[in-house]
Amino acid sequence: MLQNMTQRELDQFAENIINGYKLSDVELQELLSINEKDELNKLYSISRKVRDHSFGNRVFLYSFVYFSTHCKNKCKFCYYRQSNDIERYRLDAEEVRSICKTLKNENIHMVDLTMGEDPYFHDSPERFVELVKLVKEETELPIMISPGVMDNEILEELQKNGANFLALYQETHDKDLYRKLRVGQSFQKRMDARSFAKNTGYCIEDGILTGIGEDNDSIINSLHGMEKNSPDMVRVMTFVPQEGTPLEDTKSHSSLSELRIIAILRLMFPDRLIPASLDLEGIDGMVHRLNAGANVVTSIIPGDSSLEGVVNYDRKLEERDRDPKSVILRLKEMGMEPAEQEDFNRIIGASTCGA
Ligand code: SAM
Ligand code: MD0
Ligand code: SF4
Repeated sequence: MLQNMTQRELDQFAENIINGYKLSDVELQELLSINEKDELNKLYSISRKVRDHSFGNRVFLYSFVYFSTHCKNKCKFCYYRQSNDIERYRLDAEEVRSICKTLKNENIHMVDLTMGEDPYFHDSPERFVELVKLVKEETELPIMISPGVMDNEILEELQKNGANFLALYQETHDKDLYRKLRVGQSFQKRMDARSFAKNTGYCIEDGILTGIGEDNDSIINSLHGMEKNSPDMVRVMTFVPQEGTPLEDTKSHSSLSELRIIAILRLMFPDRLIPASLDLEGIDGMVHRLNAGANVVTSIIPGDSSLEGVVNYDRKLEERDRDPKSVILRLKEMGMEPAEQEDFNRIIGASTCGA
């Protein structure tokens, strides 16, 4: 559909999106079927234009703190699933405090506190509340929590103590596929937790996986599924087969589908946060994702850190380069730069950061 469009028509397409045009399912199908390089580049250029309209060349940066890799669940795709025989850690308060101190002077807009569904915290959620409180006191930054599904009362308590954003990815809005992936976990509970959080004033992030057995109809279903809760942030990540998991031997996919979906997400959610995760392909991968229309860099980890990622492309590499300085350097080479903290606070509605 973009193939024969002139530059004027492409510009007009972007304008229409900016002015509120909603893509039809037929158009979504066509966009999802684009494979040809020139046409993909046209798609990315429209999506960048739409992004730039809301965000200019300014990018938001999230620091990733995977503070416990213990988990009671058995998600088929995940390295940290309960039965995987791997080394795990759980940081104590002082270790978290020391990470916060290193974060302070970096150009970070939000701290993402992520864990597996670790019974140590899930059975005694006041421990997690304490951790959130500590991170808020130390950093005075907005806090994203990615703890899995927690009860409504706990979400409220966490919010009172400084949590601003809940990341809870459905992975797919196709219930059959969900059942196969998030084995033994309720589809509805996950949906409800996100929607409760949204209604109590959290910002929320939903996300899907690609390369995990979905077809274009299933992707469209998921895209509309994500629309329903009016998420503040939407993500897509390429499924990367993990050692020791049931999907270990699945064929791995390139990032093409992810990049195409990032661009489509930008057209469906023009003014929302869309991440370029460093967790999949590091800084080079970040560049492609930003060029496809993302406007947030996630999974930033201090240079000297031994924290894990989720996909963790650099698990076996000796050197990691997903620290704030390397990210900012590369952003500048791309003609982009970190946004102001006030811009981020305005977007997430946290006018008094630290309060
Ligand atoms: N335990 C919490 C949960 O599951 O909601 C928090 C962790 S959550 C942020 C981990 C996310 O990483 C999953 O929701 C999934 O989208 C993504 N992920 C996990 N394993 C992956 C893999 N092998 N490939 C791609 N994405 C993966
Ligand atoms: C990322 N490793 O952005 C993180 C993670 C959790 N909120 C996010 C999947 O790639
Ligand atoms: Fe646990 Fe989250 Fe991994 Fe599922 S995705 S196994 S809940 S850490």
